[in-house]
Amino acid sequence: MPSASTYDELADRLETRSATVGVIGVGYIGLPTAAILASEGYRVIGFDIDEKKVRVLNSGGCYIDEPDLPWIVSGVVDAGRLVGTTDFRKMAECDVLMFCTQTPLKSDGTPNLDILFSAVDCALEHARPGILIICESTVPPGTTQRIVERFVSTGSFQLDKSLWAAHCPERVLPGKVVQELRTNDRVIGGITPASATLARKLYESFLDPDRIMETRATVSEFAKLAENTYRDVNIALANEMAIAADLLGIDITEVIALANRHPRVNIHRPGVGVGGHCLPKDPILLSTAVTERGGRLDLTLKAREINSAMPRFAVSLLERVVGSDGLKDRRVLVLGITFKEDVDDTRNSPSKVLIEELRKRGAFVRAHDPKTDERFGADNVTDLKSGIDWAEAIVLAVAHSEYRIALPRMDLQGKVFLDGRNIFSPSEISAGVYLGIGRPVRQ
Ligand code: SAJ
Repeated sequence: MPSASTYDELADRLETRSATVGVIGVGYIGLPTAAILASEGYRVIGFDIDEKKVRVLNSGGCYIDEPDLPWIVSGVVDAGRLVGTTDFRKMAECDVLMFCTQTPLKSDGTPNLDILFSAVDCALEHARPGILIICESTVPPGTTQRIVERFVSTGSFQLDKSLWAAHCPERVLPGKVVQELRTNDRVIGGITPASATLARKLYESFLDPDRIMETRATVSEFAKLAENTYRDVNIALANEMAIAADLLGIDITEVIALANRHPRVNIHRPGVGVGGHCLPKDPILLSTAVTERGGRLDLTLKAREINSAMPRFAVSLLERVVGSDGLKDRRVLVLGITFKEDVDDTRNSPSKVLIEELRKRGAFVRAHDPKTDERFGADNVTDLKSGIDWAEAIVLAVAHSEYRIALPRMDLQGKVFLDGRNIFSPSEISAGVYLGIGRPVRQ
């Protein structure tokens, strides 16, 4: 067992950046975090079960499409400060273990913490006493405490003597991960005050100390869920307003622009749906935790329902203008497959439902996306112009920069164009029919 000075030694290693940090799960959050910590001088080991990822990482390559990340990764790998491995025995070398694994939903819609807890099981087997564990994954309140109990139940770890633990939720916007990692305020939820103090030392290596807020782990776990639930509910409100504007024959973009000039109003943007690994899932993590305690989050669940119905609403808009035979045998091009603009991530993308609904109605569906090869069952289009020449109707599902630049310059005469993100003013697009989400039809 470590001596009583373990806390001081660990604190010293964190301050002098001589600590070895293990990042478990080198994905969308783990890789940028590992790279930043390595660039700040720590020795970082990235653990993953995916051998291919580890191979690419160790060759200095970057498999995540984020501005600035490739050169940071190649620099720290070249310098020998970041190595990837599938060998979990190396956890014994780590002073800090950070869990950066996904917490998705199961197919029945309930939270799936299996990936996180199998990483915890690996750590239980290989980690040595005298460590700081940090959970960056988004989890139901109480999960970090459960992780700690597992460690303590082995008999080898004692809280505040040979084990410190904190929940420090990641808080970065895909597409701006590197920038936001260094500039966003961060919440550190300590299992004990000493745990929070140790975790702060690690985060202060790349963050201004004033940006770090300390609290208890259950509070930080809830705060993370509240952030994304707020955004999901706000977008649902925007979508509901768009449906209202559609019925009233008013342009929702004008309404929101005017309403948002009020100093305390910030309505988000309506669109063909809400995707990604966070907004469709985090409200469910929160709602499930409440249901388990006999409560119910009506507004949160209703917001999920409204946002999930948006791809079908978009299809109904098309159906309205294509005539009495509906979408059967119509040639529809879907632009954008990823869950949002300028990222390569397709998790929970609304385009999947959109394509399925179009195909159910008998349409011929082709899809284009400069960021991913996924097509969700639609036929692939690699050349934007030839895809547009082929199509009778075009649905802009994702506002990639390429589309923002190219579409206003293209000839869309005689075609139906559905601007699923309301990014263009109707006059910018040469289509025969312009549709938006909650905007009057322009013929
Ligand atoms: N969307 C809209 N309307 C909007 C904004 C977004 O329909 O006004 C759609 C997007 O197209 C996308 C989805 O919502 O399909 C989610 O996009 P997003 O940009 O809102 O969120 P994410 O998932 O990329 O990132 C969020 C962020 N959370 C908040 O801003 C509160 C990010 O800071 C978190 O770190 C991330 O979730 C996470 O990992 O939890």
